[in-house]
Amino acid sequence: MKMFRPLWSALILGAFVLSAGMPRAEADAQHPVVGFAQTGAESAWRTANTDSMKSEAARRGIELKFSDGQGKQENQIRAVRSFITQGVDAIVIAPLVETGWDPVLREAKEAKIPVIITDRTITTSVPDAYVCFIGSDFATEGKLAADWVATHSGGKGRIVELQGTPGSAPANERHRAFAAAIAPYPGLTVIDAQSGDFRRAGGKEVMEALLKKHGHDIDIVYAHNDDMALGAVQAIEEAGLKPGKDIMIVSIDAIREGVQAVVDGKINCVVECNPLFGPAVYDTVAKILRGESVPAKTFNHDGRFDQTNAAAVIAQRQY
Ligand code: GZL
Repeated sequence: MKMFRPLWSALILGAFVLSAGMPRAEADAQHPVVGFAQTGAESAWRTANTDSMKSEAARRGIELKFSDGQGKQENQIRAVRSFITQGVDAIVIAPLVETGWDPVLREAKEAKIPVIITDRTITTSVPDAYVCFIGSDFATEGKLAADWVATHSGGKGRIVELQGTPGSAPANERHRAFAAAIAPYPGLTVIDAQSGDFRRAGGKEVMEALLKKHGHDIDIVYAHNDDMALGAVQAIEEAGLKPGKDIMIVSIDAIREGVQAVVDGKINCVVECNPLFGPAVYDTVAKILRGESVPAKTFNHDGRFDQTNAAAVIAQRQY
């Protein structure tokens, strides 16, 4: 037995440490408990984003506590407070609007729970309020849409803008970047803009109102997302006009139905805004929980589709 003494003592010591209770078990970086506060279910893009977060969590064996904000920031804030109380390992927020997050981010910071902001950016005065942002670059999207319009309109046209949720980063940045990119073309003017709240019904209602107000003086529709653009297509057809021909339509998201509308000639161009970042989010959570550094901002790669390339990609569209 003599020769086994070191081994036995090591085993006994090990058993003692375990039985005495390890310090609060470090979160299992590969299988954390994650709280996700989603904006709501306003669009096909959002559905795809939720599916990506849920299906990837299930595939990795991650416990995902999911909250549907139903389009209200107060619901999201309530969900984050609940995640803090439950002591999740990480919190992910897709913030409905840019502001109003300081108090709850301060509480998460005090609870030492890392926060990742996905999809939409926020402004906050809380230092180090969140670890990083993962999503798309809305300013680039707005510029890509504007550049396509400028090129294919000969720099002339009366534009109506179907805007996203007021106060949201995508609505703010897609508006600002589009306006800046058409500024060098005095022949391109935005004659009217209204919010359809990123919803298909909203896009239809707004387009009906704009057609009533401006009649045939509308040359171009710039929609902040495909759902509103598809609603506008319906309104234009019901007004007896040909979408994509009588009125040029440019939109953002590149959901499958939006790309199909490009193939069908009803929408002229869609700029991609990829929602499938569940894998990137959970890879980032794992790195954070392992104490590794992560980039402050990670932008998805976004393409642009029109009649020259939409048919070639439609079969591969994943959302
Ligand atoms: C963009 C996302 C926007 C989409 C809309 O990242 O926040 O919200 O463009 C969605 O379709 O409703």
